[in-house]
Amino acid sequence: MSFNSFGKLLKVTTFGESHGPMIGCVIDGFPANMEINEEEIKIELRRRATGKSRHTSQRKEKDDVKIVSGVFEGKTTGMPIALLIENTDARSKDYTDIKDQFRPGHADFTYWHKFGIRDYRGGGRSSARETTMRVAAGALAKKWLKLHFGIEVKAWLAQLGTIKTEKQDLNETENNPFFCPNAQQVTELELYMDKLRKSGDSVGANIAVVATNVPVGLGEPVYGKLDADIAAAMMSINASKGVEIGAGFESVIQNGSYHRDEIVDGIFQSNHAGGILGGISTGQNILTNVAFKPTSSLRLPAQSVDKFGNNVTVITKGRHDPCVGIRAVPIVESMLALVLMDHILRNNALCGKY
Ligand code: EPS
Repeated sequence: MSFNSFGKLLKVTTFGESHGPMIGCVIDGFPANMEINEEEIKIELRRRATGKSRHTSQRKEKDDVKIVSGVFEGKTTGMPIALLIENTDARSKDYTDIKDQFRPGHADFTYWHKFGIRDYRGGGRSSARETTMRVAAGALAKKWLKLHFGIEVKAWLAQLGTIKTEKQDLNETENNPFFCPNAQQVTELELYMDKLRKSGDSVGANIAVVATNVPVGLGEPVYGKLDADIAAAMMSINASKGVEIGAGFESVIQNGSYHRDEIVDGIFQSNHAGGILGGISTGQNILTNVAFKPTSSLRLPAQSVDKFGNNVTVITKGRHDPCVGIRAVPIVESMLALVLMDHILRNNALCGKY
């Protein structure tokens, strides 16, 4: 009942709080005999890490992941893979003043009302710190997808606040702190973020992701649709507020004669469906966008209540991301990779196709 796991045949369970001693995950159902080492996982973790630039949280976590189960002589064994990361730079005193208060726009309110207890230090379990383990698990899924199917999953910053980025070169995303696919727009993003940070405010972002070389046939009608599982996975990421598959909400203004992806000589002429029809992959690229809300932890004073029902003015200290969507890029990739791998294993179970 506690829902800290996701996936059916590839099941990932995460645990740990932002300011607890450590965070971790268990990946169950991962096939045997894939080579993997801690350094490969760390490469992905570094992409998501805090403290890499002035545009993200300045908390400096080592993210020194340890594989403690399920890997023997450098290969997965088919047993549960357990990964652990110590928290090394939590600064819990930042939260003392607001331990009884609810930050507007934050899970503080709902956690307290649901459970009657909450780890207020850094948001506890509701912290984006939890997403570290999704990226760790995603590193294994990405490698497996690439090895067995040549599937690659790549995300980028499609929009930050009012700035839309142009998808010029997806390799460029690793060369700047925003995962921006266009080198020409980086200065504009820097100026925008510097101004925003100084003002003490935050902003949202739209993260796009594509999976290439996806085989036809992933996804089960009618309650196991691939797009439904992708949407659920993306909506489980902290601060996500919307998911689009393919044309998404643009579909509202499109005519059917345009939206339908015609097929000529076995080749789709467009991809408004985002690579999924009837909840099943078409073999085209899977295209998804995820909207992230602006970070709710701000040093700007805001009106709220405390757990005793008193009106309070909340001021949040700490080292927060002015745009939490930026670091969501590797998280979105990981969630898509984990869903695709789960669905490949499910397709094998249902149709004997691997
Ligand atoms: C977070 C607040 C900040 C971020 C943290 C997510 O933590 P703190 O207030 O404890 O300094 O640094 O992100 C991470 C530690 C991470 O690894 O992503 C929040 O409120 O969600």
